[in-house]
Amino acid sequence: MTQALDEIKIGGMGASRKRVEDSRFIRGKGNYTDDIHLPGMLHMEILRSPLAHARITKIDASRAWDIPGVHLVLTGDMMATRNLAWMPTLSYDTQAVLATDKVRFQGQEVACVIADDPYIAKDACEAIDVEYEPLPVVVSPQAAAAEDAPVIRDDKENQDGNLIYNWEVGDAEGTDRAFEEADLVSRLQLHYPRSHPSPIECCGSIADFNRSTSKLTVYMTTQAPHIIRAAVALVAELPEHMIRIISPDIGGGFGNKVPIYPGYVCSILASILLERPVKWIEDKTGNLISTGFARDVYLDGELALRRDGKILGMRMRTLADHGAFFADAQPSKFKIGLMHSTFGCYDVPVAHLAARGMYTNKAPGGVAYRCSFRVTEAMFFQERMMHAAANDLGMDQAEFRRINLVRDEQFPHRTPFGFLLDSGQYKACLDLGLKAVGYEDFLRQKEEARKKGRLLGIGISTMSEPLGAGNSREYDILGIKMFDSAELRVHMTGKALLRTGARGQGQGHETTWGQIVAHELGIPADDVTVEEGDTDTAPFGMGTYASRSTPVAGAAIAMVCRKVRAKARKLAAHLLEVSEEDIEWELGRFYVRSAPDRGVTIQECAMAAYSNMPDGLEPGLENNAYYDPPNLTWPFACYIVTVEVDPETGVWDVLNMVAVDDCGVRINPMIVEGQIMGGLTEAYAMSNMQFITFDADGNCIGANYMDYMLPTAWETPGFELHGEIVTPSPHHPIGAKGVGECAAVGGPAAFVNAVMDAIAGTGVRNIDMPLLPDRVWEAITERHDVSGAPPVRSDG
Ligand code: MCN
Ligand code: CUM
Repeated sequence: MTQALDEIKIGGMGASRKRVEDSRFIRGKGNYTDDIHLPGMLHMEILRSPLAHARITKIDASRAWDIPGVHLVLTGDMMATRNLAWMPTLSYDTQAVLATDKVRFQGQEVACVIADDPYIAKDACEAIDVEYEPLPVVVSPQAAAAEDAPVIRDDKENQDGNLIYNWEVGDAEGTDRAFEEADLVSRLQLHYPRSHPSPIECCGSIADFNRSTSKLTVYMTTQAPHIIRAAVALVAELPEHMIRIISPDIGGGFGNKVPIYPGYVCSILASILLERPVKWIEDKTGNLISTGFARDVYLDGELALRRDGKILGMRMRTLADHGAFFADAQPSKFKIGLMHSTFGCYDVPVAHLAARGMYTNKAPGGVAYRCSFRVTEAMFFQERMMHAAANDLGMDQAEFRRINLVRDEQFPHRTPFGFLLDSGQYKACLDLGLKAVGYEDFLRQKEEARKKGRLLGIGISTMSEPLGAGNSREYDILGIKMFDSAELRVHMTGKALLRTGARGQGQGHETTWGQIVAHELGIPADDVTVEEGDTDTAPFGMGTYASRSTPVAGAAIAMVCRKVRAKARKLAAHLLEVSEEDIEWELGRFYVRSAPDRGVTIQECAMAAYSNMPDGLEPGLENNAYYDPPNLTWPFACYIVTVEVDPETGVWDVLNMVAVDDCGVRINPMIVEGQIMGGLTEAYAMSNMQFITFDADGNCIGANYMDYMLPTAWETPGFELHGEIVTPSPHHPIGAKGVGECAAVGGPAAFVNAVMDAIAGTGVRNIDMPLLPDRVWEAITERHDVSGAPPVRSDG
């Protein structure tokens, strides 16, 4: 007789299983793009524009061609002969691969050199003579909207200004009525600054075109290999089955590795022309100056309030700076991503959002950096607005939220913008957070400290985030529907191979996906190999971003396991010589209902699938599943921070931070906590120290790790995490909700609100992030709001 298995012991759901991938990562045995060396491989470097806006009058590459070891110099004109000077973006725009007519941002790709080694290639880049005729530069969307602003995208027909879109959603008239009925209107304006995901590993690719087989293999740092394969097939007009995209280990993505970059395209063309492998590895400055900028949006909104604290309506306007090319990935239908998920967790009867997007002379921006398509900006504004509104009402911060949070019995709750929030225990999370931080006690301490001239403050941020795009009715990228997939092969001895269409970049998929298999089939997680990222082997999927892997690919894994279990049941019936209807399942084992002692393990069924199958049953034990989720998942989080601000210097220290995350059922609690700590660290960095901006000439200021600080364990405060509250997703097969981005999304407002609370009484409504000491000091001493909007003051 076999025993029922202990799920935790086999590494199933809820086990804090150690990350299996770390065994190679911490030994330096990872296999990143730059670790790959192919025979005969050449190296590519990119020449970038020093100017933000200029006409190119001449490019002379003859000196570069003459350097020994140089194999190819690519310029925009050469790309144009192959129709590759421009490429489509993931937002239905076009982007220059190599500039032909103009450069439109500092750091734009102008030419590439392919040489025997990267040093020769770099030297040869410097030997290319480019003549520029400078043009007026635009570094803010307000300036871009001015009547006399230079037209940045004069390459586009019918583009007579710099407007990209003018989009609105919600009920404008109903919202106007709500404001007429309000006792009080609270207003806030702020800028969510440009930020950069800056993963430790920069972007890169190795293209390997083999003329004899006509096969193009590209190793590259992409979070979405199948989308890249589709794009290469459509743009380069190569047959899809002759393209193989491999995402090897990725050293952090954070959204930086979703878009398609010119470097990828140039390495591919170079390999086709030279018939040799061509490697491009971006340097840190190149990464920080030209790829994957996020945010950079001006947010302006109002809340219509009743005297007792009830929100009657919400109005919001956004003005986004997308840089020179509208290149971020987002669902086709929504021009500013899921910005309209703002205020979702509050019971707001009516709302309206108007969004405008502009071209400027900056690198393409607006990618989702650890944020499900602009949700970070949405939730930041929401929680900063909530903070300001509670103060305007003279109400307690926690009480104001408690009055307005969606109540448990209101689920499913439809927001005024049409999202369906399906589950949650918002108040319970808030109350747990308040208890953990010692709310009442801290308020008393704060008053005491005030009397002695010390500035203590507390900041709350509560939010529910839409994670897991999509459902295919509403979510697609360039028309490709946002579902995902899994394929499971159980070998003869009961070991298994699992592949998905996701592509992790450090999130621990190799660990957690095995846990889902253990949960569904009773095959120990250690017996499951997980593979992602190779389009020749993985089933088609949309990749990993928007914390969609658990909600979508994770669901597909559960579903494929259930298909495999259904077949195993037939094998069990055959082995036990009973009919299928008489069979019961418990973790890892089928048994006869009337005689529970008679059973067979999943491993015995696997053996039978190859050695003893019944007549008429196909051999083998494998299957696949494509999963199209009925809805997004809606995790909830409550973050509370306490700080002390030094009034003499503006320096602020975190005293305590409490995080309550309800992400549904946790597959691996330790990995979930790691995700939350990482997100809170990024939130702290964005709010406290990370500064990357532009001067009036469009020079990128701060594209280095002195100005754009990455906090280490030394700078990062401690966090107290709570995962006691679990509201399973009602539609996800294992009840899990996404979590990978929550803390980076909800965290920043908690820090800023805490500092604003500490300086309450100065009349200051807002200081833009990052809350650098000089900004906080200026707010305290000058008693006015401090904007961080570019261009930065050029006083030196
Ligand atoms: N998980 C779990 N239980 C849940 C939810 C998630 O155990 N209820 C686990 C998952 O199995 C997975 C991890 O937590 O191992 C994150 O899962 P999920 O929320 O599904 O997010 P994704 O796997 O889709 O990861 C994407 C998300 C995004 S969009 C960014 S940006 C980000 C983030 O993950 N980039 C990261 N976290 C990152 N962490 C690392 N180390 N590196 C990055 O680049
Ligand atoms: Cu939203 S950054 Mo992540 O989606 O790769």
